[in-house]
Amino acid sequence: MKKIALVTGATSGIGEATAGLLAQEGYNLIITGRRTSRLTELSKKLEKEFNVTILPLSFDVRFLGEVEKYLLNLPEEWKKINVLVNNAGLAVGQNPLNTGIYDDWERMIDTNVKGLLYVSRIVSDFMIANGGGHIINLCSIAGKEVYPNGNVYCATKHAVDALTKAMRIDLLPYNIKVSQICPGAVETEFSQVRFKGDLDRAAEVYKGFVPLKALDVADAIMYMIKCPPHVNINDMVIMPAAQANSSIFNKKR
Ligand code: NDP
Ligand code: 8X3
Repeated sequence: MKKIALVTGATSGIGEATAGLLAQEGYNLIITGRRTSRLTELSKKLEKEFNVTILPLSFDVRFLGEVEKYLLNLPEEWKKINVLVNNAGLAVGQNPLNTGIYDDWERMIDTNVKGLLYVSRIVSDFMIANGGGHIINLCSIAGKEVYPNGNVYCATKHAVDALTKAMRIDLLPYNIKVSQICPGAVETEFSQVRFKGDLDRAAEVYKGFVPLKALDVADAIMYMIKCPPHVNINDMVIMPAAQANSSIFNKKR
């Protein structure tokens, strides 16, 4: 029987790349995100390419009612989730705290913290019923350090760091591994979202150095997933070689 993985935020970037590698590895997949057409396209592509079954679920992780509607009502066979990749997340804006935009704050807190909690609450319960599993949380270098104007995004990722540690303790008796990956700069749609569609500003983030690609992070996630049952990677910080910490880069102009 094929294993099942659930990847949140699979419509682009790290989530999409991870879904691709999991399908290649023979996992049947539940993929989620808000952009339905992208989920449909990805499902068709992966099913055709890798002979796996994909269940695309379009919902917004910020809303508990939606998360419950889709996950609690999964067909029984799809509740046997072996791997959960809590990837859906975003940064919105980059203002100093005193000029912060409340709506940006709500979007980040609701998605990165509450969304991750809602999904984890339900799926960890399924995993307990199934006798075990593996949860991988997308944290960030922003969950280890803060940087100028990163305030609320950094706070949400520090919350993910804390929740990863807490989940590992709470789920330890149930044969559920909890891992976390903390990337530096990865060139995805992340900066386009952060800068609200300002493509020039987004591109500027990755100029003058070679950023990570989504596939680099997906490869590292697969390494965690493929570890033998007695081994867990608790935490992994993965950076572009040209990035020393959250704000110091070796940029060539
Ligand atoms: P992308 O913007 O490319 O992908 C983000 C994904 O999250 C999309 O699939 C998006 O789907 C989904 N998403 C966002 N908000 C919601 C929501 N409310 N409900 C459901 N899905 C949502 O960015 P990345 O791939 O770079 O980001 C993935 C994760 O990696 C995030 O948690 C991010 O914080 C983290 N990260 C990214 C880094 C980077 O430099 N890029 C570095 C470190 C960590 P849709 O819009 O269709 O809903
Ligand atoms: C995304 C990377 O450095 O912009 O988590 O916070 S950073």
